[in-house]
Amino acid sequence: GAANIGVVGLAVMGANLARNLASREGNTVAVFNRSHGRTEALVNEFPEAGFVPAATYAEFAASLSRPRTAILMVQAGAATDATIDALAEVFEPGDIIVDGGNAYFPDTIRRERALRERGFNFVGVGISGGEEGALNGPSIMPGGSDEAWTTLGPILESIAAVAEGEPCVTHVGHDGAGHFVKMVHNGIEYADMQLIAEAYDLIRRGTGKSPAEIAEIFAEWNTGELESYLVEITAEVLRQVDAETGAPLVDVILDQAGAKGTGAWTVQTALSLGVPVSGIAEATFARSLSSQAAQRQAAQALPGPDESFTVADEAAFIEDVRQALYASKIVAYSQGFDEIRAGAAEYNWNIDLGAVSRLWRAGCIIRAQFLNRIADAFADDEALTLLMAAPYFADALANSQSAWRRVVIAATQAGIPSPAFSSSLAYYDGLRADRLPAALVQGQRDFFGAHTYRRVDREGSFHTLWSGDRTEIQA
Ligand code: NBP
Repeated sequence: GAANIGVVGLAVMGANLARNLASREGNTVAVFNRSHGRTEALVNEFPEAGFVPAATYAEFAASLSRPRTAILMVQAGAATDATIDALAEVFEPGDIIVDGGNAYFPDTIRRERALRERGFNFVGVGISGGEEGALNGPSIMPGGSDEAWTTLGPILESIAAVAEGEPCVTHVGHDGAGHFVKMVHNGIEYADMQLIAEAYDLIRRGTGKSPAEIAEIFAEWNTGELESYLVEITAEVLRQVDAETGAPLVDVILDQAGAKGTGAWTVQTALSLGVPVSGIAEATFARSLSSQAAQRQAAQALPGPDESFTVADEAAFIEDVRQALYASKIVAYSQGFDEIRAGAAEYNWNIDLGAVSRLWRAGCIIRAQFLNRIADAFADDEALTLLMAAPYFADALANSQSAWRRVVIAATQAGIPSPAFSSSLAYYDGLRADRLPAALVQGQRDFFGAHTYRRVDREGSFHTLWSGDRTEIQA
């Protein structure tokens, strides 16, 4: 075959990725889609790409040089399994099957194992950046074997986004590691979006400013330490006026947030790993709450605070909100990196957290200036236990914690929900507490379930004879 790389699945993501690949020196791209119409449309629309179209899986296999390398961009789930099965029929041992869809990482682990037994290299690759990223340079998080990386690495490096001269792609770890890291990326994205939304809501309800005015505030924030893609597009969305009604678009959009499940996966996985990603969880639940139309209707009659919400010093309040947003954002990333560290330990992945922070600096949805600071923190201390305690972030939190508290107090008194702001602050206070009431919880557990407890002053497990003479025994 003449093509060095193939793409299967030519909906918006696959078509754009195929065009990106074709635009790079040295690539000849074979393309295949289940319904051939999409293949024909792509090849006809972009003759300059020099695509090698295939009408069947067998033709697709014949058009590729060895080891055959094919990137799947089909719907996650059953469609991915069906496509893998079809390719395994026509491919040979040593060939590389890459899943670039949003697969759930346990599926990737399962597929990798099954295909390895048959001699294939299977690589699960997290790709972030949406349609635009797929075309012009996404952030790429590949898992899979070292052997597959030898062939695939240079190809992915050629199409990835570039940050400070480095391609935004790293072989993050074996089997499902890439899809795991992509999952956590999306969880952080949920938190980031919710925090921005809470900041907007507080400013709007606290100052009465219009969405267009608040857009200017976000545009201003985007020139400082909050500089990021999500803050930038927030200004764009808030500026948008609805053509039909003349109202701010944000006021005519139904306030029920959708989700495709990656946030829920991040939280479910964190629960299994015992990692408190409370900011990400609150962001995910905030979307669920917004979509509970019946419950929201039923709650309409419940009272809020008596006094109305007034802000004495608007500029000071807006600056407080900015600082609360920054502090909460530090917590969200700290929690996300904690989950990656825990996942790596659980699944035996050797993940370089600094490399992960670097590959998120461009191409992906959470790209931000801030990621350079995270990269610096891991460069200074590879074995960093807690991102938010790294000197740079500890300083930032010390500077912003008073503002953060004022904002959470104001929101609480005003009856404005700020679950991500307040849960992030509770996490911060929880971790830094000298003593936690977890001691009392242990006492309760021992009382009703004889679950035992440890003591601060000596080794061992202990139980108090609660229903007897209440003496303590060593368990
Ligand atoms: P879709 O997720 O809408 O999937 C459509 C593609 O899957 C079509 O090519 C379709 O073929 C193919 N397909 C289906 Br459905 N069932 C199939 C089967 N049984 N056998 C073979 N092909 C089958 O496309 P998309 O929105 O371009 O997304 C592709 C992947 O990228 C997904 O996993 C998605 O989650 C992920 N994604 C990522 C981002 C991002 O920002 N990274 C954004 C959007 C999507 P057909 O034309 O014959 O129906």
